[in-house]
Amino acid sequence: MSAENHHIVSTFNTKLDALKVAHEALLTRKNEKIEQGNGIFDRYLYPVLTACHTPLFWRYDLDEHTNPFLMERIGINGAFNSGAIKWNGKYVLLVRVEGNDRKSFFAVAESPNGIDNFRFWDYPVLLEDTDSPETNVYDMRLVAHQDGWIYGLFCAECKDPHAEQGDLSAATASCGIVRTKDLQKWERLPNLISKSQQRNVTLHPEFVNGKYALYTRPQDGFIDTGSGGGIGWTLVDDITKAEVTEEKIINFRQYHTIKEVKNGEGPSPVKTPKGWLHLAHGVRNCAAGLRYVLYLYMTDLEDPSKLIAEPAGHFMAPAGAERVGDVSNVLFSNGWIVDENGDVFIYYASSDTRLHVATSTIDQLVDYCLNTPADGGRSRTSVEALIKLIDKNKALLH
Ligand code: M1P
Repeated sequence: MSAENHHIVSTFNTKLDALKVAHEALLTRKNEKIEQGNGIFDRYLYPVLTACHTPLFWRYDLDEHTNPFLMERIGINGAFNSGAIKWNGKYVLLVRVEGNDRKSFFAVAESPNGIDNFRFWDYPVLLEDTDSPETNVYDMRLVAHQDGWIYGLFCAECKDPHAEQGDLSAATASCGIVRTKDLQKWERLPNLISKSQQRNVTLHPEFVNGKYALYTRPQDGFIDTGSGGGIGWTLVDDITKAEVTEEKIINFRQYHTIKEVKNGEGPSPVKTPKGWLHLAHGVRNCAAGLRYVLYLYMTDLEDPSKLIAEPAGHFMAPAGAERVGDVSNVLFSNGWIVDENGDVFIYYASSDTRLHVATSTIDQLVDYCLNTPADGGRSRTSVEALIKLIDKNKALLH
């Protein structure tokens, strides 16, 4: 080996060793609860997953002969909006990973405790194609259904064939469906047939009147809600030929609220003794652009399409460093895990860039839903709710 080649190889090995040490330190970093929460949930100091958590062997060609400069060959741009499930005692996330090429794909990461030490499995998920292959896939909701399968419902997006010439942004969005028994082999089912665009679709975990029940989000386009009034509900006989025939709105968009422009169901709802607990996102527009926040609502145990409680405003909004990223001012969640003791792990992404965890309990979240004043629709009704609380507290203080 020439002196020059020897220098390159030793530099390569030194750089690679440093990369490995830094990567392992990131993956094994202990997460810390941020104290002084609001009594509803707790945030954590570090994101649970970022682009830098993806394996080095996804990003680098580790052969010094073909990659003497140890360059990243395939850049990863973000790791965010993830489905979630407790699986074989592990906290398992089905993560939306986005490459520098702006294509999203799915990859599994798991942790022993749900708050740190997440590690990606070696290979990302290679989805089967349908008859009309999509360009991009994202935001999979994972749900263990009563029928014994684990379903994954995600957004499958294509260039809009009816877009005006020169418009290279308009897309059509459908709900893709896969199912698995082991999170390794994924059976692709036909996409949900629907007259409108569908993002943010998820499956109710139980049969309703012997049918599969889907939470939908009918819209005409990404911004153009058209006839779509909010989060929809539809019943389907056969999930292998799913079609939206009748759809009703169960959670409406509303003027001058956090969900004025659009909203969407997050993960599938959780059954509690007092009703189904739902996590959703709401979007409003302002001078700074679209602002995405998370909110909670509850529906009836017997009829999951019937709203029984909805606290006013957001449950979580972008805070601090969460406010900045690829698509700033966004919190989004499509995954949560409930432990047998009632502990809840909410996996939420900030600004379409990284993934965080917040923890709470079923008791806290149900209390929040049932005892927080609802939105009265006007400044005056908000002040009335405030005065009611002040009066109550003043009586206690004197
Ligand atoms: O960029 C913010 C979010 O935008 C979309 O959500 P919605 O369809 O409700 O507007 C999704 O593409 C989501 O992935 C993204 O986080």
